[in-house]
Amino acid sequence: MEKGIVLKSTGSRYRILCNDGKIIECSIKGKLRIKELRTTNPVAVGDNVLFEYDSRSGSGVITEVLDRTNYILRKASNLSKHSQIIAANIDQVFLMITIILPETPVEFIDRFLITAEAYRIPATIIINKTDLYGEPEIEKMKYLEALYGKIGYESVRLSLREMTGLDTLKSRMKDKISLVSGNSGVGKTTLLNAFDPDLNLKTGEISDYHKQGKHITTFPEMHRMPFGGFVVDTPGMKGFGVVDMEKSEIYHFFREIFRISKNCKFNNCLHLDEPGCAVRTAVENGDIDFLRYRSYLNIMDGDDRKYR
Ligand SMILES: Nc1nc2c(ncn2[C@@H]2O[C@H](COP(=O)(O)OP(=O)(O)OP(=O)(O)O)[C@@H](O)[C@H]2O)c(=O)[nH]1
Ligand SMILES: [Mg+2]
Ligand SMILES: [Zn+2]
Repeated sequence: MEKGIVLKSTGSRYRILCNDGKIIECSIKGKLRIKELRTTNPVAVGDNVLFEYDSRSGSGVITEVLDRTNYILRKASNLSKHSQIIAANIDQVFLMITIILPETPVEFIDRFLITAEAYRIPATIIINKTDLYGEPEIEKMKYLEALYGKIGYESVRLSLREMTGLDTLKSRMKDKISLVSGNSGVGKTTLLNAFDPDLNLKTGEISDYHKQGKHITTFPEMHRMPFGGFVVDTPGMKGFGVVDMEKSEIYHFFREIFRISKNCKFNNCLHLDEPGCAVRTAVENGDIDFLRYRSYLNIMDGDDRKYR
Protein backbone atom coordinates (compact mmCIF):
# COMPACT_ATOMS: atom_id res chain seq x y z
CA MET A 1 0.00 0.00 0.00
CA GLU A 2 1.33 3.41 -0.97
CA LYS A 3 0.24 6.91 -0.13
CA GLY A 4 -0.06 9.88 -2.46
CA ILE A 5 -1.92 13.05 -3.32
CA VAL A 6 -4.27 13.46 -6.29
CA LEU A 7 -2.98 15.94 -8.88
CA LYS A 8 -5.65 15.43 -11.49
CA SER A 9 -8.93 13.59 -11.80
CA THR A 10 -10.60 13.09 -15.14
CA GLY A 11 -13.59 10.90 -14.55
CA SER A 12 -12.15 7.45 -14.07
CA ARG A 13 -8.41 8.18 -14.23
CA TYR A 14 -6.38 9.79 -11.47
CA ARG A 15 -2.86 11.13 -11.48
CA ILE A 16 -1.20 10.60 -8.12
CA LEU A 17 1.97 12.13 -6.75
CA CYS A 18 3.58 9.67 -4.36
CA ASN A 19 5.52 10.57 -1.26
CA ASP A 20 8.76 9.66 -3.04
CA GLY A 21 8.03 12.04 -5.94
CA LYS A 22 6.90 9.40 -8.46
CA ILE A 23 3.79 10.08 -10.52
CA ILE A 24 1.44 7.11 -10.94
CA GLU A 25 -1.74 6.85 -13.00
CA CYS A 26 -4.47 5.18 -10.99
CA SER A 27 -7.96 3.89 -11.40
CA ILE A 28 -10.41 3.46 -8.60
CA LYS A 29 -11.65 0.38 -6.82
CA GLY A 30 -15.23 -0.38 -7.86
CA LYS A 31 -16.82 -0.10 -4.44
CA LEU A 32 -15.07 3.04 -3.22
CA ARG A 33 -17.69 5.43 -1.86
CA ILE A 34 -17.18 8.43 0.35
CA LYS A 35 -19.53 8.43 3.30
CA GLU A 36 -22.78 10.32 2.80
CA LEU A 37 -21.52 12.78 0.17
CA ARG A 38 -23.41 12.48 -3.08
CA THR A 39 -20.83 13.55 -5.57
CA THR A 40 -20.09 12.67 -9.15
CA ASN A 41 -16.41 12.27 -8.30
CA PRO A 42 -15.60 10.34 -5.13
CA VAL A 43 -11.91 11.23 -5.45
CA ALA A 44 -10.86 14.82 -6.08
CA VAL A 45 -7.76 16.91 -6.68
CA GLY A 46 -5.98 17.42 -3.37
CA ASP A 47 -7.21 14.19 -1.83
CA ASN A 48 -4.74 12.09 0.08
CA VAL A 49 -5.23 8.51 -1.00
CA LEU A 50 -3.94 5.02 -0.41
CA PHE A 51 -3.40 2.89 -3.49
CA GLU A 52 -2.10 -0.50 -4.53
CA TYR A 53 0.70 -0.33 -7.05
CA ASP A 54 0.92 -2.91 -9.80
CA SER A 55 4.54 -3.06 -10.93
CA ARG A 56 3.67 -5.01 -14.08
CA SER A 57 1.34 -2.36 -15.52
CA GLY A 58 3.06 0.53 -13.76
CA SER A 59 -0.33 1.84 -12.63
CA GLY A 60 -2.29 1.71 -9.41
CA VAL A 61 -5.72 1.23 -7.89
CA ILE A 62 -7.00 3.68 -5.26
CA THR A 63 -8.40 1.82 -2.29
CA GLU A 64 -9.03 4.57 0.23
CA VAL A 65 -9.48 8.33 0.45
CA LEU A 66 -8.12 9.69 3.73
CA ASP A 67 -10.09 12.21 5.78
CA ARG A 68 -10.38 15.66 4.24
CA THR A 69 -9.83 18.89 6.12
CA ASN A 70 -12.23 20.56 3.67
CA TYR A 71 -13.52 20.42 0.12
CA ILE A 72 -15.05 22.82 -2.35
CA LEU A 73 -18.16 21.68 -4.17
CA ARG A 74 -19.97 22.82 -7.21
CA LYS A 75 -23.32 21.68 -8.54
CA ALA A 76 -22.90 19.13 -11.31
CA SER A 77 -25.84 20.76 -13.07
CA ASN A 78 -28.67 23.06 -12.13
CA LEU A 79 -31.23 20.29 -11.62
CA SER A 80 -28.92 17.66 -10.28
CA LYS A 81 -28.78 16.74 -6.61
CA HIS A 82 -25.23 15.63 -7.21
CA SER A 83 -22.27 17.90 -6.76
CA GLN A 84 -18.78 17.78 -8.06
CA ILE A 85 -15.82 18.26 -5.75
CA ILE A 86 -13.51 20.84 -7.31
CA ALA A 87 -10.70 20.22 -4.81
CA ALA A 88 -10.03 19.01 -1.27
CA ASN A 89 -7.63 19.95 1.55
CA ILE A 90 -7.21 23.54 0.38
CA ASP A 91 -5.38 26.04 2.65
CA GLN A 92 -6.47 29.17 0.83
CA VAL A 93 -8.29 30.33 -2.28
CA PHE A 94 -7.44 33.12 -4.70
CA LEU A 95 -10.09 34.66 -6.90
CA MET A 96 -8.54 36.11 -10.03
CA ILE A 97 -10.54 38.94 -11.56
CA THR A 98 -9.99 41.44 -14.37
CA ILE A 99 -11.58 44.85 -14.89
CA ILE A 100 -11.61 44.37 -18.67
CA LEU A 101 -10.94 41.57 -21.17
CA PRO A 102 -12.92 39.99 -19.65
CA GLU A 103 -14.82 42.04 -17.08
CA THR A 104 -15.53 40.09 -13.89
CA PRO A 105 -19.00 40.97 -12.55
CA VAL A 106 -19.14 42.01 -8.89
CA GLU A 107 -21.81 39.43 -8.27
CA PHE A 108 -19.42 36.74 -9.45
CA ILE A 109 -16.89 37.98 -6.89
CA ASP A 110 -19.48 37.87 -4.14
CA ARG A 111 -20.71 34.40 -5.03
CA PHE A 112 -17.15 33.19 -4.80
CA LEU A 113 -16.39 34.97 -1.54
CA ILE A 114 -19.48 33.71 0.27
CA THR A 115 -18.66 30.19 -0.85
CA ALA A 116 -15.15 30.53 0.60
CA GLU A 117 -16.67 32.03 3.74
CA ALA A 118 -19.07 29.10 4.09
CA TYR A 119 -16.15 26.68 3.84
CA ARG A 120 -14.09 28.87 6.20
CA ILE A 121 -11.24 29.03 3.70
CA PRO A 122 -9.23 32.29 3.62
CA ALA A 123 -9.75 34.16 0.34
CA THR A 124 -7.65 36.76 -1.48
CA ILE A 125 -8.53 38.67 -4.65
CA ILE A 126 -6.00 38.88 -7.50
CA ILE A 127 -6.59 41.75 -9.93
CA ASN A 128 -4.81 40.73 -13.13
CA LYS A 129 -4.00 42.44 -16.45
CA THR A 130 -3.25 45.81 -14.84
CA ASP A 131 -1.07 46.55 -17.92
CA LEU A 132 -4.28 47.01 -19.93
CA TYR A 133 -5.87 49.54 -17.61
CA GLY A 134 -6.45 53.17 -18.41
CA GLU A 135 -7.90 55.82 -16.14
CA PRO A 136 -11.48 54.43 -15.83
CA GLU A 137 -10.25 50.88 -15.19
CA ILE A 138 -7.81 52.09 -12.53
CA GLU A 139 -10.66 53.98 -10.87
CA LYS A 140 -12.77 50.83 -10.81
CA MET A 141 -9.86 48.77 -9.51
CA LYS A 142 -9.34 51.20 -6.65
CA TYR A 143 -13.04 51.15 -5.91
CA LEU A 144 -13.06 47.36 -5.65
CA GLU A 145 -9.86 47.30 -3.57
CA ALA A 146 -11.40 49.74 -1.11
CA LEU A 147 -14.76 47.98 -1.07
CA TYR A 148 -13.34 44.53 -0.36
CA GLY A 149 -10.51 45.83 1.80
CA LYS A 150 -13.02 47.40 4.15
CA ILE A 151 -14.86 44.10 4.48
CA GLY A 152 -11.59 42.29 5.22
CA TYR A 153 -10.43 40.84 1.89
CA GLU A 154 -7.01 41.70 0.56
CA SER A 155 -6.35 42.34 -3.11
CA VAL A 156 -3.09 41.82 -4.99
CA ARG A 157 -2.43 43.65 -8.27
CA LEU A 158 -0.88 41.56 -11.00
CA SER A 159 0.28 41.91 -14.57
CA LEU A 160 1.48 38.74 -16.20
CA ARG A 161 2.41 40.70 -19.29
CA GLU A 162 4.76 42.91 -17.27
CA MET A 163 5.49 40.28 -14.62
CA THR A 164 4.60 42.55 -11.70
CA GLY A 165 3.01 41.30 -8.50
CA LEU A 166 4.39 37.78 -8.84
CA ASP A 167 6.67 37.92 -5.81
CA THR A 168 3.82 38.92 -3.51
CA LEU A 169 1.82 35.92 -4.68
CA LYS A 170 4.78 33.56 -4.42
CA SER A 171 5.41 34.50 -0.82
CA ARG A 172 1.74 33.98 0.04
CA MET A 173 1.49 30.67 -1.75
CA LYS A 174 4.79 29.24 -0.57
CA ASP A 175 4.42 25.87 1.19
CA LYS A 176 0.63 26.00 1.06
CA ILE A 177 -2.06 24.36 -1.04
CA SER A 178 -3.76 27.19 -2.92
CA LEU A 179 -6.64 27.16 -5.35
CA VAL A 180 -6.97 29.75 -8.10
CA SER A 181 -10.46 30.38 -9.43
CA GLY A 182 -11.99 33.00 -11.68
CA ASN A 183 -13.94 33.41 -14.89
CA SER A 184 -12.57 32.13 -18.17
CA GLY A 185 -9.81 34.22 -19.72
CA VAL A 186 -8.64 36.16 -16.66
CA GLY A 187 -5.22 34.48 -16.75
CA LYS A 188 -5.23 31.67 -14.17
CA THR A 189 -3.23 29.25 -16.29
CA THR A 190 -0.90 32.02 -17.45
CA LEU A 191 -0.07 32.58 -13.76
CA LEU A 192 0.88 28.94 -13.32
CA ASN A 193 3.12 29.13 -16.39
CA ALA A 194 4.75 32.26 -14.97
CA PHE A 195 5.44 30.44 -11.69
CA ASP A 196 6.94 27.50 -13.54
CA PRO A 197 7.64 27.89 -17.28
CA ASP A 198 8.36 24.16 -17.50
CA LEU A 199 4.66 23.48 -16.98
CA ASN A 200 3.94 24.85 -20.44
CA LEU A 201 0.19 24.67 -19.88
CA LYS A 202 -2.29 25.57 -22.57
CA THR A 203 -3.69 29.09 -22.37
CA GLY A 204 -6.33 30.82 -24.45
CA GLU A 205 -6.94 33.93 -26.43
CA ILE A 206 -9.68 36.39 -25.62
CA SER A 207 -12.15 36.53 -28.48
CA ASP A 208 -12.68 40.12 -29.51
CA TYR A 209 -16.27 39.55 -30.39
CA HIS A 210 -17.40 38.29 -26.99
CA LYS A 211 -14.55 39.75 -24.96
CA GLN A 212 -14.64 36.51 -23.03
CA GLY A 213 -12.38 33.57 -22.44
CA LYS A 214 -13.00 30.30 -24.20
CA HIS A 215 -12.85 27.79 -21.37
CA ILE A 216 -9.41 26.48 -22.20
CA THR A 217 -8.75 24.65 -18.93
CA THR A 218 -11.31 21.85 -18.59
CA PHE A 219 -10.34 19.99 -15.41
CA PRO A 220 -8.98 21.19 -12.09
CA GLU A 221 -5.31 20.29 -11.85
CA MET A 222 -2.83 20.65 -9.04
CA HIS A 223 0.76 21.64 -9.78
CA ARG A 224 3.78 21.51 -7.51
CA MET A 225 5.48 24.89 -7.31
CA PRO A 226 9.25 25.39 -7.55
CA PHE A 227 9.05 27.74 -4.53
CA GLY A 228 7.26 25.13 -2.39
CA GLY A 229 3.62 24.21 -2.10
CA PHE A 230 0.92 23.42 -4.63
CA VAL A 231 -1.42 25.51 -6.74
CA VAL A 232 -4.67 24.19 -8.20
CA ASP A 233 -5.60 25.64 -11.59
CA THR A 234 -9.34 25.43 -12.23
CA PRO A 235 -11.59 25.76 -15.28
CA GLY A 236 -13.18 29.19 -15.59
CA MET A 237 -16.69 28.89 -14.31
CA LYS A 238 -19.51 30.99 -15.70
CA GLY A 239 -20.99 31.31 -12.26
CA PHE A 240 -19.58 29.99 -9.07
CA GLY A 241 -22.37 27.84 -7.67
CA VAL A 242 -23.55 28.51 -4.17
CA VAL A 243 -24.28 25.10 -2.75
CA ASP A 244 -25.47 23.72 0.56
CA MET A 245 -26.71 27.07 1.79
CA GLU A 246 -30.10 27.73 3.34
CA LYS A 247 -31.71 31.00 2.30
CA SER A 248 -31.87 32.02 5.93
CA GLU A 249 -28.10 31.67 6.33
CA ILE A 250 -26.86 33.31 3.13
CA TYR A 251 -26.31 36.64 4.88
CA HIS A 252 -24.04 34.94 7.42
CA PHE A 253 -21.44 34.72 4.66
CA PHE A 254 -21.56 38.40 3.71
CA ARG A 255 -19.22 39.46 6.52
CA GLU A 256 -20.31 43.08 6.83
CA ILE A 257 -24.00 42.26 6.48
CA PHE A 258 -23.69 39.61 9.15
CA ARG A 259 -21.97 42.04 11.53
CA ILE A 260 -24.67 44.68 11.18
CA SER A 261 -27.54 42.17 11.22
CA LYS A 262 -27.11 41.87 15.00
CA ASN A 263 -28.82 45.27 15.24
CA CYS A 264 -31.91 44.24 13.27
CA LYS A 265 -35.17 44.42 15.19
CA PHE A 266 -36.13 40.82 14.45
CA ASN A 267 -33.60 38.09 14.91
CA ASN A 268 -35.03 36.16 11.97
CA CYS A 269 -34.68 39.23 9.74
CA LEU A 270 -33.68 38.38 6.15
CA HIS A 271 -32.89 42.04 5.38
CA LEU A 272 -35.38 42.26 2.54
CA ASP A 273 -38.15 44.61 3.67
CA GLU A 274 -38.65 43.83 7.35
CA PRO A 275 -39.30 46.77 9.68
CA GLY A 276 -36.35 47.86 11.82
CA CYS A 277 -33.79 46.25 9.52
CA ALA A 278 -30.34 47.64 10.38
CA VAL A 279 -28.88 46.24 7.15
CA ARG A 280 -31.18 48.29 4.91
CA THR A 281 -30.42 51.38 6.97
CA ALA A 282 -26.71 50.72 6.52
CA VAL A 283 -27.18 50.36 2.75
CA GLU A 284 -29.09 53.64 2.66
CA ASN A 285 -26.40 55.57 4.51
CA GLY A 286 -23.57 53.89 2.61
CA ASP A 287 -22.07 51.77 5.40
CA ILE A 288 -22.84 48.70 3.32
CA ASP A 289 -21.99 49.01 -0.36
CA PHE A 290 -25.01 48.88 -2.61
CA LEU A 291 -23.30 46.47 -5.01
CA ARG A 292 -22.78 43.98 -2.22
CA TYR A 293 -26.40 44.32 -1.13
CA ARG A 294 -27.52 43.86 -4.73
CA SER A 295 -25.47 40.64 -4.93
CA TYR A 296 -27.14 39.51 -1.72
CA LEU A 297 -30.61 40.18 -3.16
CA ASN A 298 -29.78 38.41 -6.42
CA ILE A 299 -28.45 35.37 -4.61
CA MET A 300 -31.53 35.33 -2.34
CA ASP A 301 -33.67 35.60 -5.45
CA GLY A 302 -31.92 32.75 -7.22
CA ASP A 303 -33.22 29.36 -8.12
CA ASP A 304 -34.19 27.68 -4.86
CA ARG A 305 -32.79 24.37 -5.93
CA LYS A 306 -29.32 25.85 -5.91
CA TYR A 307 -29.59 26.26 -2.18
CA ARG A 308 -30.35 22.61 -1.48
N1 LIG B 1 -2.46 41.87 -21.33
C1 LIG B 1 -2.44 40.81 -20.50
N2 LIG B 1 -2.88 39.61 -20.93
C2 LIG B 1 -2.84 38.57 -20.07
C3 LIG B 1 -2.37 38.70 -18.74
N3 LIG B 1 -2.48 37.51 -18.13
C4 LIG B 1 -3.00 36.66 -19.03
N4 LIG B 1 -3.22 37.29 -20.21
C5 LIG B 1 -3.79 36.69 -21.44
O1 LIG B 1 -5.14 36.31 -21.22
C6 LIG B 1 -5.48 35.18 -22.04
C7 LIG B 1 -6.20 34.11 -21.25
O2 LIG B 1 -5.29 33.55 -20.30
P1 LIG B 1 -5.49 32.10 -19.65
O3 LIG B 1 -4.38 31.92 -18.70
O4 LIG B 1 -5.72 31.05 -20.67
O5 LIG B 1 -6.87 32.30 -18.85
P2 LIG B 1 -7.59 31.28 -17.85
O6 LIG B 1 -8.08 32.08 -16.71
O7 LIG B 1 -6.72 30.13 -17.55
O8 LIG B 1 -8.85 30.81 -18.75
P3 LIG B 1 -9.68 29.41 -18.68
O9 LIG B 1 -8.71 28.28 -18.64
O10 LIG B 1 -10.51 29.43 -19.92
O11 LIG B 1 -10.52 29.48 -17.44
C8 LIG B 1 -4.18 34.71 -22.67
O12 LIG B 1 -4.13 35.17 -24.00
C9 LIG B 1 -3.10 35.38 -21.82
O13 LIG B 1 -1.91 35.64 -22.53
C10 LIG B 1 -1.90 40.00 -18.32
O14 LIG B 1 -1.47 40.23 -17.18
N5 LIG B 1 -1.98 41.00 -19.24
MG1 LIG C 1 -6.93 28.11 -17.81
ZN1 LIG D 1 -32.26 43.00 8.76
